[in-house]
Amino acid sequence: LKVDSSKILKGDRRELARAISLVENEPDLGSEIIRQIFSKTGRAYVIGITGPPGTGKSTLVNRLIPYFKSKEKQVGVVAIDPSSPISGGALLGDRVRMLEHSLDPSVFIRSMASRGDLGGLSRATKDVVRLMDAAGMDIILVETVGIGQAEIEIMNVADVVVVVIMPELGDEVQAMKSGITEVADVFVVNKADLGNADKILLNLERFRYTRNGWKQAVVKTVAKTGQGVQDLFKVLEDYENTFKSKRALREREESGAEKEILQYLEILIRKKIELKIRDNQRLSSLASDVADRRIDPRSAAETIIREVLGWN
Ligand SMILES: Nc1nc2c(ncn2[C@@H]2O[C@H](COP(=O)(O)OP(=O)(O)OP(=O)(O)O)[C@@H](O)[C@H]2O)c(=O)[nH]1
Ligand SMILES: [Mg+2]
Repeated sequence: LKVDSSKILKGDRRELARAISLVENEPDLGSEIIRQIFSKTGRAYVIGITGPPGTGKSTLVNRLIPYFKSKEKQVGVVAIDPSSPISGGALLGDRVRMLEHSLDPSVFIRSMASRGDLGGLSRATKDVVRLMDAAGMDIILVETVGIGQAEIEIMNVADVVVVVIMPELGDEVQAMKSGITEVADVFVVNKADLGNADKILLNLERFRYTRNGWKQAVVKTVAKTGQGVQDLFKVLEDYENTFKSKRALREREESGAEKEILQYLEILIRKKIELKIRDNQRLSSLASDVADRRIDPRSAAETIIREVLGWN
């Protein structure tokens, strides 16, 4: 599978799709493409949409798309399919709903499997976003089901994080607050038609905080009918005007880059070592030493590092 990065940069959708597959399935080949397009990325506005299963994230994404299109924006959508059995049932429904815009030439939709590996997921997601960015998508919406760690991971990918909750969650909202409050730039209380939304809204408004000059926004929507979606769109525009253009997101970018470099260091060093010790049987001889209690596991690892990398 060969991918021509110059075609991606010209916005060729087929080449983009192939590159995305490569990034997902062949990390080494994928990295090569990313290397080639990287300097042309960082232009798109990346919007993370997260929140518990079934709160209406996909419905909201569908409703937002026309607003971006009305501003002549090319829209990319990355939907991370949850591998979790809790929400796995909604998978097919998700695809069907996504199809609404799938024949639209100004919208590019891609779903990815999470395979339960969050670190790997955010790495691949970041690269998929970069490919879409390089291919000319102005707006990239990344939908993830936020259960625990996932909603933190989205911060490393998105310029703005939208957390979608719904009235009937009750206790779950309480439970989430601790983790989610820090990641949400925008709170959406969707399914306001189901009642009790105002109470949650008031609660969220009371506890919202200001970070880097941005006061957490709180929006009430009924994604099913489209009510309130324009408000959300305006908040997202507002956020972009406040941050993206002024490059005040730089700090977030840099801390994300730091994490990513460290992740790659871990992967690359581990790979280098694994290759070396597979050849010379060092791993199995040390394993045997550990089994015989001649050396403890950590010291065995340190021995390998010393031998392979020459580090003390
Ligand atoms: N009553 C009501 N139902 C809604 C609203 N928005 C979405 N729904 C319904 O809620 C269900 C879940 O919507 P989705 O958009 O798939 O939710 P999701 O958050 O993407 O779900 P997962 O991706 O599985 O986590 C669907 O049956 C929607 O039709 C709303 O504003 N009001
Ligand atoms: Mg969904």
